[in-house]
Amino acid sequence: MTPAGHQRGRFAIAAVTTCLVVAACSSGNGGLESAGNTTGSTTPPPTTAPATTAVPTTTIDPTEARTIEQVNAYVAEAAAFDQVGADAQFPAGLKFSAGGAPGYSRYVFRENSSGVVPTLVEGPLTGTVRCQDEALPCSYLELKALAESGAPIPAALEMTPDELTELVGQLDTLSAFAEAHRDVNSACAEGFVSDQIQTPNMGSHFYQPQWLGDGFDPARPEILLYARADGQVPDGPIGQCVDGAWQGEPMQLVGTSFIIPPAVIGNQHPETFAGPLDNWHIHYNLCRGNSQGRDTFVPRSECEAAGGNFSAALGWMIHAWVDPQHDNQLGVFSMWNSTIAPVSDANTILETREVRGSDFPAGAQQSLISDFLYNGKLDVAVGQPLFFNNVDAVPHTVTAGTPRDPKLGDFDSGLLAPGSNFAVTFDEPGTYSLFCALHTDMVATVTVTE
Ligand SMILES: [Cu+2]
Repeated sequence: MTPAGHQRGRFAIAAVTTCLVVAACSSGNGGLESAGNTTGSTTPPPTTAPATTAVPTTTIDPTEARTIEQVNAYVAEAAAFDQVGADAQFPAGLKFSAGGAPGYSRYVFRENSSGVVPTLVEGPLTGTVRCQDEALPCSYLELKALAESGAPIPAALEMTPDELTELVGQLDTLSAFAEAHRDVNSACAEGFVSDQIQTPNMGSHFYQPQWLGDGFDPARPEILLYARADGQVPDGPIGQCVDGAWQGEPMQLVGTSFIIPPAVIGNQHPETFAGPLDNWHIHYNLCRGNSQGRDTFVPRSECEAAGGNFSAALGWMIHAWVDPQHDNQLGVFSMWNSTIAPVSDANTILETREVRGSDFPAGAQQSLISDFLYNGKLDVAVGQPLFFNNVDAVPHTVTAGTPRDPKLGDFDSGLLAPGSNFAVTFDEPGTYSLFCALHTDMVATVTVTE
């Protein structure tokens, strides 16, 4: 890194802290005051989770749940966090701006008509090994080949040989289950219920209602994933199981998922698959099954008015891509699978998944601060805002200069709490160094062109 090598003349930087979402304004100047002085904060953590108690309070018998309405209602009841559980997923006193990327950042906050709400939390507070690098052996078949070869495990996977062996055994068990259900009719015959929604790069979830709430077993995933066999992404409901047989367009198996209510597995990140790669997630403020057959993130009243099923908090969930015909280069536990329609290059999915708020000016560039990295392209034009979203579980800063040569007078976000944004605009071309004052191995260089 050559921080000063290409700088032209003296700095001329306009630093702008942004905080334009009224309900979620995180800081007027220099970051989140409460992050440095949490005792001063009285803001409750953000959640709209209802006060439910535990799975047994459900009013729906899973053995009788045969329609998607029944299954959705049961899943929502069974998986809704109680207030304490929901709060545990967010740092105290959190105020946030829209931002994040599902599948790539710990937090995702979205803007709807009620303001900015949390919609996704992924992975443990301590960070996760996402293994979404095509150059690493992150897919099911690659992990299996690695285990069988006995070759050294790349350090980035942070796994011992024993963990890898155990994980591959679990995935083999799961893959055998998937193989036995390649025909969608076999899933229908065994009582799986289609949610009738096909999510791009993911597929449609078919739930086994009788297995909801019985704990983790790689031989019994609660969810099978199918997608249209013709490769189309349907715009609307896809069909359903009727009397144990599929009625709809031909479907192909694409993967498996798990959903385990916190009442069964606890509010903390589940310890289930061996090793650190399993990145479980929780949905918040999710509206499923509306008349358009799409997931949306509208408030409960709007969701129910549109005929959808609203979940205040829905988790824990994880995908496991164990179908060899859809081996996932983004990783066996990734949110997305680029081999499922619309088929794309694995590395382009992130760009389509980034969440931006109304406070993002047209043409603004976004960098997600995730897993202790400044991610994304840090290339902007003169005058083009560069937004930093902190979607990690801990505060960071965006500070000009380097740890050895800080230039706080040029720009400094101050403490940037999880969910907060910071924007900077550069007035002159050149390369500009920045770093995190809290984690001095976090450094990056912004390239500014005319
Ligand atoms: Cu940091």
